[in-house]
Amino acid sequence: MKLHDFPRHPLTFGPSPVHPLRRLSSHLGGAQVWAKREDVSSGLAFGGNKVRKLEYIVPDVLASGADTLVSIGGYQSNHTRQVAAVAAHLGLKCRLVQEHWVPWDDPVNDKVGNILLSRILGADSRLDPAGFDIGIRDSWKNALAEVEAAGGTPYPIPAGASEHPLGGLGFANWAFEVAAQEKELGVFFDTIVVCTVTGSTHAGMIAGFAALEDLTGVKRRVLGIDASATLAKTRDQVARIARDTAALIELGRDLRDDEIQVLEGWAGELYGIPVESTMEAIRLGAQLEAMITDPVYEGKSLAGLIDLVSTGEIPRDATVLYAHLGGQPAINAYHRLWS
Ligand code: 1AC
Repeated sequence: MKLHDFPRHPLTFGPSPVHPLRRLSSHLGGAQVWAKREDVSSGLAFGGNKVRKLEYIVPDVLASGADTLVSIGGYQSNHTRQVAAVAAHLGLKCRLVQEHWVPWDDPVNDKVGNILLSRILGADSRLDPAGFDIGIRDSWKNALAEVEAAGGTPYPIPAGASEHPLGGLGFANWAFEVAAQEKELGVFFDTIVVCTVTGSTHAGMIAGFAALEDLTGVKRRVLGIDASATLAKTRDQVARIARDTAALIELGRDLRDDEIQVLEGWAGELYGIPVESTMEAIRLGAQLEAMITDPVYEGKSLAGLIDLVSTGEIPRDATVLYAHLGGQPAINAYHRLWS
């Protein structure tokens, strides 16, 4: 099936907004930097990038007859909060496994931000002591079995919706949305910068931009900034999901190595723990653009963008689109960084 033939259940307001970051661009003295804002793309519990992925998964949920969405993430998972929001929106139940992915000992880490929102949304959100891993987890399989044993009909959504067979479609379509917005705005983004951890946001973009390139003959760079700090796993997962998504939308060719770029250097030692460059990027985003980014995802990808422009790796004449994936609700759990 071609991308536009896949059923899509609307959960967003429409195309996410695109706007120039003029003060940040002039501060960097190099490329023209714009942002595309998944953080304000939906009215569902502060939105974020997973809502767009779930648009392609919900038709399968509804067809399956499931009554409970079952998903997994860290205590401060944006993904699980968005699954909880979509469950509430559809009138379904939601069971969430919240693993101890980040050794961040703030006493409210398991109480505020994303996890608080999930609980307000009515999800059955339970803590699990397991640490960070982007793979398929026993805790999640157990939650699925528990829902079934209690007489429910679970629908499995893995971490970040990344390992879901349809998980890459939302961001494959993002590429076509960008192309339409470029026409309207009279601009061309030769470089895309996106945070990558579980992989399907970045992988979907890779597949989508490859399809666009084959239609238009125009190349661009899609740069994933690793925030997992488990680089090899994220690289493998991005490449695999990008290839699976490309096959699903009938790209008709293998992806080239230059189309799959996961860059390291801004994740620090551990997923979820900010480093100096993260904090400086958060400061610049906030104080130059009033654009709030977080210590787990967007602060790290913005740090990557800033360095790549500053060092000339992204050339001065480039026009860059920074994918803001949402994730700000987690900042509540990191309050002491600014106290
Ligand atoms: C890791 C998937 C991820 C989240 O929010 O839980 N981005």
